[in-house]
Amino acid sequence: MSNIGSYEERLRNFDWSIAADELEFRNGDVINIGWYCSDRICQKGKAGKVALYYEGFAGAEKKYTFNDVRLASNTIGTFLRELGLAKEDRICLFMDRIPELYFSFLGALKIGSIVQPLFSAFGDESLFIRLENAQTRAIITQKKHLSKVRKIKDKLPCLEFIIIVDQHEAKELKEKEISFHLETYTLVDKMDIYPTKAESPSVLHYTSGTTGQPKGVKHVHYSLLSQYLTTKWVLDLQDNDIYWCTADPGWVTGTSYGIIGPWSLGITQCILDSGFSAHSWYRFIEKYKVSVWYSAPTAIRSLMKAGEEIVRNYDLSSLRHLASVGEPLNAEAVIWSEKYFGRPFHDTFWQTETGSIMITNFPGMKIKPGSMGKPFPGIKGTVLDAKTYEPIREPGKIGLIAFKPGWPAMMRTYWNNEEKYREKFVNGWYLSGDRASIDNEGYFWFIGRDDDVINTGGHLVSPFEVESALLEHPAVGESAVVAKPDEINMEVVKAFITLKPGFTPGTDLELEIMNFIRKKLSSVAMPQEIEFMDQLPKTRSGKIMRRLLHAKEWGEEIGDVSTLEND
Ligand code: 6R9
Repeated sequence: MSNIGSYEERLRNFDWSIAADELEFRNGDVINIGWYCSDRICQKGKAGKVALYYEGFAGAEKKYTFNDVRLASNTIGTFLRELGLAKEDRICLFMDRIPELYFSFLGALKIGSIVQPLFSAFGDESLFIRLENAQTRAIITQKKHLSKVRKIKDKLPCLEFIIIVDQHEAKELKEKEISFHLETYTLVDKMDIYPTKAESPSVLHYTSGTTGQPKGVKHVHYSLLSQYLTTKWVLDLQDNDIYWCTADPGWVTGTSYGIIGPWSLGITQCILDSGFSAHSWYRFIEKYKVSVWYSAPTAIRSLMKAGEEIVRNYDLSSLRHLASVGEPLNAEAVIWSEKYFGRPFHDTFWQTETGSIMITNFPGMKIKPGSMGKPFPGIKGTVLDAKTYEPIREPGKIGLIAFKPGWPAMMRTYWNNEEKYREKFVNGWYLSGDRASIDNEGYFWFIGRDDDVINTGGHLVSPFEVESALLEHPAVGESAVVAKPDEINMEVVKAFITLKPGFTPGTDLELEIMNFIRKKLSSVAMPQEIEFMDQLPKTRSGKIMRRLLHAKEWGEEIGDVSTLEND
C-alpha cells in the first residue's frame, strides 16, 4: 500500500493541516528546517539510523547517522554564528556533493541565515552575478573551487567570509579566507537553534528567466509542510527505504527532495558525488540497494542509450518506486523503465518557484505514458487561455499552466525584484510560464515553455545570460542564443554571433569562444554550436529576433516576419 492510499480520497479530504499535524506544528510555532531534519528525527528515536551513505570520487565511502548529521550541523552552525553571521544573512554553499554541503545547509538554517546554494560547476561570472545580487556575506566552498572565488572577491565588498572546508594550511590563506575542517573540530552537542517562524526566509535559489539576469527565488521555513507531504505521498518514502535523489543541491530538486523532504521524514538517503555513467549508476543502485529513485529524463535517456546489455549485468531488484523531474518525460522512457527496471518512472512537474511538486503521477494511479499526471491534492492547477487568462474547459486545448497560490512552499518573492514577482500573477493565478493541455480525465500533457528559456538536460539556461557573456569576448560584435534540438539533453545551447572587424570565423575561434563561456558561466550554459553570421535578424526597432533563429533550428514555420528589418 502506498503512502497516499487512494488519490480520490486524499483529494476529497485534503488540508495542509495533515502535514502540520504529522510534523506536530501549530500556527505561530517556531519552525526551523534545520531542526526538523536532524534534532527532531533523533528525538523520535532514530538517532542511530543511517541518514546518509556517501560515495565520492574514486569510490571513497562515508556513512552518517541522524545523530551525526545533528552534531555536524550544530558544529557548522555554531562556527558560523561565532563569525558573527546571523538571522537572514545570505550564506552561499558552493561545493560539490560532499557531506559538508548537506551539513552546512542545515547548520546555516539553524542560525536563521538564508542559504544560497549554487552549482559548483558555475564559473566566476555566474557566481559573481548571484553573489552580488544577494549581497552574500559568506561563502562555504572547497579548495578546488577557490580560484573562482578569489577572482571575484575584490568586486564583492559584501562578501566578508570565504570558508574552506578541506584541510588547509594557515599560510595558504588569503584575506577573508578561513579554514573550517569539520573532522578536526570538537562536535557541538547543544546549540540554541534560532527560532525561525513560518514566514522566516530559508533558501534562496537562483533561476533563469528570459530577460534580465537570474532571479533569486525566496523560500521560507513553512515550505517544509509541502516538501514533507509531497515527499511522503508522491515519492512514497517509507521507513525502510533507501532513497537516491540524483539532483545537485545547487538546483531546487537537490534541496527540496535531496535534503528537506527525505530527512524531515527520517529516511536514509545515498549520494553519489561523481559524474554520470550507466555502469556507475547501476552499480550504485545495486550496492546500496536503492529502493526509491528520483532522477531526470536526460539521465534516463542516457541509460536507454547505453543499452540493455548493461542493465542486465546488475541486480536492480531493490527498486520499488521511480520518479522523474525537470523536463518532459517521453512515453518511451516510461515504457523502457517498465521493461528493464520492472517499474515505470512517475513524472513530476514543478519549479524552483513552486518549491514542491505540483503535478504528478501518483503511486498506484493509472499512468498514461507521456502525461505529467494530475495536481497534488490541495493544489488547484489549470490551463489558462493565453488571451483572456480564463481557465480552458475544453479537453485537449493548449493553454498556460497556472496554479492558485496558497500552498506552503510557494516562493514569497524574487529577491529585490517585487515587480517581476508580481508579473507572475494574473486574475489571481500564478503563471508557471509553461504550456500544456488537460485531457478528459484531468491528466496534464506538457507542450513546452512559454518563453525563450533553454532547458538543457533539466537545467534552465537564460539566453540573456549567455548573450551577455558572449559580448565580453573581444571577437564578438552581437549575439543571439537559442535552443537547438538534442537527442539526449532534449535541448542544447546554440549561439549565433557576428564578429567585430578584424576577426575571421573558423573552428579555432568557435572553440575558443565555447571555452570562454564554459569558464565564465558553466559547461551547461556553454553553446554546443556557434554559427557565425554577417548580421543577425532584427526588428525595425533593432531588437534581435530570437524567435526566427529558434524556428530555423527546429525546422518550424517562421510566422509573421513583417517587423523584420533585414530579411
Ligand atoms: C524542479 C525544476 C522548472 C521548469 C518548468 C518546466 C520544466 C520541470 C517538468 C518540466 C516537463 C516536467 N519542467 N518539470 N517540463 N515535464 N515533469 O525542474 O525546477 O529548474 O525551476 O525548472 O522545468 O519548463 O517550468 P526548475
